[in-house]
Amino acid sequence: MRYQAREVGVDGRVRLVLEGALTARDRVGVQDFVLLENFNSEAAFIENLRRRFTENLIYTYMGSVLVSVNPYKDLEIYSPQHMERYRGVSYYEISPHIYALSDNTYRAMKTSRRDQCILISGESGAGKTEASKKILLYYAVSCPAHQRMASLRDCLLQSTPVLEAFGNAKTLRNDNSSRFGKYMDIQFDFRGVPVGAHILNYLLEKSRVVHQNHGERNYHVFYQLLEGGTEEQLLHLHLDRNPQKYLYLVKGNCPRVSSMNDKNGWKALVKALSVIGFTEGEELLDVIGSVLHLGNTQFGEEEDGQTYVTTEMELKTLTQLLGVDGAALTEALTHKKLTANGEEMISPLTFEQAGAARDALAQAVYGRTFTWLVEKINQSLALDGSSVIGLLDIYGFEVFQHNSFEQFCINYCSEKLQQLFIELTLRSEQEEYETEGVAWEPVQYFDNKVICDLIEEKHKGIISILDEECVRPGEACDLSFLEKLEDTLGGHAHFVTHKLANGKTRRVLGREEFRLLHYAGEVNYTVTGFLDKNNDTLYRSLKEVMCQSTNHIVEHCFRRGELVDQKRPEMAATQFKNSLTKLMETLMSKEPSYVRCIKPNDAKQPGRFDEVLVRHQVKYLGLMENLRVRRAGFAYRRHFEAFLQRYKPLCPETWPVWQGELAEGVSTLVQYLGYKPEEYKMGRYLVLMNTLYQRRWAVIQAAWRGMKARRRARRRRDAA
Ligand code: AOV
Ligand code: MG
Repeated sequence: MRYQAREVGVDGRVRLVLEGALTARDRVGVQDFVLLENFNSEAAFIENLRRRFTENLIYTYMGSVLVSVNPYKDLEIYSPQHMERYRGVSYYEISPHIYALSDNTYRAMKTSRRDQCILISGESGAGKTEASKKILLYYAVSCPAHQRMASLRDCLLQSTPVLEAFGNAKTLRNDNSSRFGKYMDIQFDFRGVPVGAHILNYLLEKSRVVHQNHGERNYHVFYQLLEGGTEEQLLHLHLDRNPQKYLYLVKGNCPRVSSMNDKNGWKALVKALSVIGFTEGEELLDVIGSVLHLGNTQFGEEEDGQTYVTTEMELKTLTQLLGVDGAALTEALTHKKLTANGEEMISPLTFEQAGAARDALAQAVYGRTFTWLVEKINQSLALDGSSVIGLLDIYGFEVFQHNSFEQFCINYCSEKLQQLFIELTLRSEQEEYETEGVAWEPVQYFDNKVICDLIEEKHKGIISILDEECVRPGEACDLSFLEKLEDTLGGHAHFVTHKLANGKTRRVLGREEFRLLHYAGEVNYTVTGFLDKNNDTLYRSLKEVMCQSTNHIVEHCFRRGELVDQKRPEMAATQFKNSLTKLMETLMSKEPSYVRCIKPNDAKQPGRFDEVLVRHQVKYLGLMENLRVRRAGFAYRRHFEAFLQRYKPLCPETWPVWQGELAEGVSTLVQYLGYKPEEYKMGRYLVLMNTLYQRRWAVIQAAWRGMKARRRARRRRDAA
């Protein structure tokens, strides 16, 4: 049997890759790593990626996992014609593509009626968000839709520019880095028509609102407004077009990014907000403006130590935009209310405390507005379907010169996702072979559970220790937290500090740092700010002022009930941990597909394939182990009954009814289909198809589809 694979390059030329036709394959590599001759060799693996990357073939399969390398340039492979080409075809009939994965997931949902999810992983800048956008586009454009669903489709697509404007920013790793996690459920009805969606957002990096590292920016929306807002809008907000005038925008000393067009970004945002049906546009502008004015609100110190606001004009604008009482806001920015023995006491804030209170307010206003935005988008998308495809695009592993609480949370999240991947592909796969009684040589892999435990274990994990330190009365501070960590985790193989290192580590650790040996590499975290960020408190008096706001968004974000509630809310890291646990449960309940994104270079440049960097990612993503399991394994498995039910029309002996034992029926069927003994295995309940012969499987599926089509045609003819 000869199998033909066509690959379409960016130039539009179609390359024919016949099995065994080595000349073509030599140049473009194999489109499925499972077919690599030297499948144990990491060098061969990377060489295959490199060859394909050079030919602009950025996608490669590894069984049903899609490996994607960021091209850092626009490829002409995402048009509606391309979508059309991938609709309804099997994986192996055409060049690998994100559309093929989207389409296969969609069909799996329709035929099996099981919820699906697509997990996209990879480090910061590897292309996760772009991949998720392509998938969303595929569903929005190519799924059947009804007239009245057209608006849903638009809302679905327009949610992206809104969330990116408010939740993405330029970092040193990525010009459009997601600073929040996003999980979207796309709801389909029983005919496979998308009918609704729901977004869950995870921990937005709030500290960026008030501070950026050198070379980084605040959230896109601020620059977009200053660049693209109309004269009237800016006049109303008392804003200047020059971002350098705002203290919250100057810290990174990077007002412009060459790869971004803020003016167009603003246009896209305005359009998206109107499509989604926002009626609070003006109030939203007021909130964004108020954050900038808050940043420029400065304090002075009287001789007696009293703190006062020196920027009267800013404060006036601020009170107008926030719709709050000026005197009350001034008071709340410079004093705090304490309750002792049931009595309220007012105590003045020091100069530093006032600055911190201001920054906390800016972060709270922005962070809560972001959550409000997600709620609004959800309202525009709300409608339950009968099955869902979940799409996870979350921040990727990142390392900077200085890493803080935010990187700790982001990298913890990355560990959890890797753990899920291991659980579902390496562990459960091998366990299934064991249960089925299939002869099997186990594949060893690094299980990062040990690092997840180090971070999240009850009482002993870093998060627990941090929480304890946050509520400990007395002298608790960031350094005492570090000491506690050393005391508790001293012997742990993945935890190092200055004291514990004894000069044994490569990079010297500062006295305020701890190092985690993550699955994806070493990261040094500076403890400064950990306690405050985890506490995430806002003075009660500021909350009180915000509750009185006449701006509906602010009023919605600061509820009076919060002031009455005596219970201390969970701390930031624990909240994050709990939301991740829930997310993992959701994902586990669905049938997963994977996109593993790889970053080809650190310079964000097209055409550059840095082998050292790629090798590192291939290693920590566990791609070689994954390949070994796949290669030696069985890519397809079906329960005897389901298999027989579906394919019995292909064999006269099993059609229309098989009377005997199920297993015997399956054997008869596969032998009739021409399978040789080495090509499949009969388990206890399952028939398993050897991965290496997956193309034969594709041919059988094609035969089955052809038969269905012929039957349909015959029925239509008969009816006519
Ligand atoms: P990320 O989501 O994985 O990083 P992005 O999806 O934002 O990374 O990709 C980073 C940049 O790479 C994009 O802004 C594009 O310029 C480019 N890029 C990625 N994929 C493609 C593609 N398929 N075609 C063309 N350009 C692409 V992070 O959110 O930082 O973890 O946290
Ligand atoms: Mg992203």
